[in-house]
Amino acid sequence: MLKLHGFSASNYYNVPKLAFLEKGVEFEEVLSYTGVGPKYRPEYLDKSPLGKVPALETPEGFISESRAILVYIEAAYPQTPLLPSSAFGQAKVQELSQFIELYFELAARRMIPNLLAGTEPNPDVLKEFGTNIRKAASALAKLSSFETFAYGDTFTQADIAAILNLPVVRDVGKRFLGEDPLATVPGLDAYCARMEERPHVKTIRADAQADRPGFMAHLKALYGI
Ligand SMILES: N[C@@H](CCC(=O)N[C@@H](CS)C(=O)NCC(=O)O)C(=O)O
Repeated sequence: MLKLHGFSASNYYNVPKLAFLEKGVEFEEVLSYTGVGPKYRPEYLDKSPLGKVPALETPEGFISESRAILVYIEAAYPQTPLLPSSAFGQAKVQELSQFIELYFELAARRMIPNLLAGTEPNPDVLKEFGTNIRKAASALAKLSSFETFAYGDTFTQADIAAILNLPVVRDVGKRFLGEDPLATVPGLDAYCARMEERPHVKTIRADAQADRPGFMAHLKALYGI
């Protein structure tokens, strides 16, 4: 059986995990926290070259990078497709997913150590975050109207990107900018509420919550956070 290495408090780990759940593909979860290298489990670098999660163990070998893992899952298990059938639709789903990852998730990620440690970010980093996130937020409506799904009329990889990342960005914005940077994106509130009602999204949230103490204990042991 396919083995997914990582931990449920990680939004990137949850990308392939939600894809497996939505497609009804069986997989095994192998708990593995990050922070590898000389300090912690150097052998994990053979599974994921930068020691990041997730990593998928297949009969042919390991795949790292959540986007590449999604490519594998979709090709190997075409049932319940998470991509539209047209070439244009597939590209638009990738466009939206990549937009969310690059301009929202990676921007907010710079603030995650502060969020976890309860510290204040560097003011220059915070200013840059505010500028970038507001720019991306005002452009988001060009890629999705968030009617029913993020793209098209079925659940796709774009919904995985949206529901696993945008709520975190909103939380980071509220905490450090004192505002929800996505508050004015048309349709987004209702969309997020609909997605949170999906049974597999509920599983992802519950598992993330359950993993939180383990993840925090790991961070404390490794980094003293
Ligand atoms: N581009 C990677 C990002 C994965 C990633 O950053 N995962 C985080 C956990 S959410 C991680 O492993 N961080 C540890 C590190 O960067 O050393 C992907 O899409 O899989």
